[in-house]
Amino acid sequence: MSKEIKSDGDGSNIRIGIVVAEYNEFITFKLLEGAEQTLLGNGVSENDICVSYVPGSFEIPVVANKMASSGKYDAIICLGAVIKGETDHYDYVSEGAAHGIARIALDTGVPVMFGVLTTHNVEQAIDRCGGSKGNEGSACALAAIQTVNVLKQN
Ligand code: INI
Repeated sequence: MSKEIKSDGDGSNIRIGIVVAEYNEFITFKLLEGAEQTLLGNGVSENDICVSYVPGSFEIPVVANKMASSGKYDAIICLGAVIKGETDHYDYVSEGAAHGIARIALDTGVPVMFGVLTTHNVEQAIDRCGGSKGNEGSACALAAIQTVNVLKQN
């Protein structure tokens, strides 16, 4: 019979680093709230959560990379909100954040969650930080715990 490794949501003894962008903080701080609530609700201890603030989503990777490389955290959660404007800036910021964040997980072996909303307008972002489409911060928190637990068994 094949061996199965199931992901589970038990957060006890899991250390989490969170990097949150202050840009569009009316959205990102709600993502943070959702992430923290879900971590605590799934057994992560408050003392095992460290939150770092950065100016914008473009700065998330450099800090996430340092946290992931430190050996102090089992997973990192990156939270930001890039909302499309009239120029190409949106594309550069969102691509910089996405590529940077994806690379960190593979380079360090520490799971890094992509909780950076990339939306066409403010409404879409509001829907995803606790509105009609849920809270992406909360989804990332659960995904972080589950991924750590799968890695522990592999
Ligand atoms: N940063 C964001 O997190 N979201 C945005 O929507 C955004 N826009 O639209 O400009 C944004 N810009 C700032 C950027 O992340 C950097 O902080 C800045 O470019 C300095 O490096």
